[in-house]
Amino acid sequence: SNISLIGVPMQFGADRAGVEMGPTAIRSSNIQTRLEALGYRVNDLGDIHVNRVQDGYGPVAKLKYLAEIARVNEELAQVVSQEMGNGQLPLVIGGDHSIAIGTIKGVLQHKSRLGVIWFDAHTDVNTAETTGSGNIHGMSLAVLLGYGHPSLVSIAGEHTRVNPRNVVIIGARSVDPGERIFLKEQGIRVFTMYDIDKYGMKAVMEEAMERVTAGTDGVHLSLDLDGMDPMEAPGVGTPVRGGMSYRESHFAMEMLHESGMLVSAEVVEVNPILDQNNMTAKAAVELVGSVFGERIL
Ligand code: DIR
Ligand code: MN
Ligand code: MN
Ligand code: MN
Repeated sequence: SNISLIGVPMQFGADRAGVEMGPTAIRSSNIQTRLEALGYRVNDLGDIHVNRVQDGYGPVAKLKYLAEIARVNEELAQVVSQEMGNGQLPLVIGGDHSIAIGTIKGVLQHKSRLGVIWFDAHTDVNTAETTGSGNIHGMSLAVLLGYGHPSLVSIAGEHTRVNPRNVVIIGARSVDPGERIFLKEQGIRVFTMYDIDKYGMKAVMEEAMERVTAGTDGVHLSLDLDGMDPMEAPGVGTPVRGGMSYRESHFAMEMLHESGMLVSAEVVEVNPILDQNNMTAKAAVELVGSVFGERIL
């Protein structure tokens, strides 16, 4: 089958320099040849243009760079939807996690009952009311559930949403007070680091896969590299120690591949400025290799 690679050099959602170079770092770590070695035909569409805007605060307080983030995500949703319409599997490389809004809303045009695996140290369900940072990358999952500023929720049609029953978060260890309430209200299954320690990644992924495949027509992987432990993935904007090991992350990807349900994916928050010997970009490419079917033997 065929993969469309789409770069989104976005940093405004994180409001921290470096993550806009993620697509370049991931491409230099040979993502394309790695996928081609697995038998895929890869079409690299290049990067979606992100304007250099000065205004740290948009017209709406507490939502930094709202206008440009909304514009880029509109375009991303269109590109993703168009590629899926052509039978391609979209693989989006970021950029900060605000781009999940465009990616997933694009996928939802073709897979209206989508399961989502949100691999992350954070839960990204803040809104303007609960955010402490004003950074939209901490709000993208809430937007995808239908909560947030209208200019984000309305992208690709405001009824384009994911069902909270088919969303799982894996690796969480930094959750804001307002997010806890939201997650409980929405009934979202969050597998925290406590669960991974207690039950192991195998049991966690078995339950996670059950959730995201129940009544769905495909599964999307939203892979925030800060889900991994910063010792093994230091090149991220908001590192939180005590994360998933390289092996745990790798195994989760292998289990997701084995389900045969993957329809789209994105890899976000790689920050080359904070990286050491490119190890985070390399880990990103290795995890992508696993989720697309690499095997040791
Ligand atoms: C925090 C951090 N919860 C916020 N979120 C991050 O700013 O809303 N998400 N870093 O990836
Ligand atoms: Mn995130
Ligand atoms: Mn994160
Ligand atoms: Mn592998």
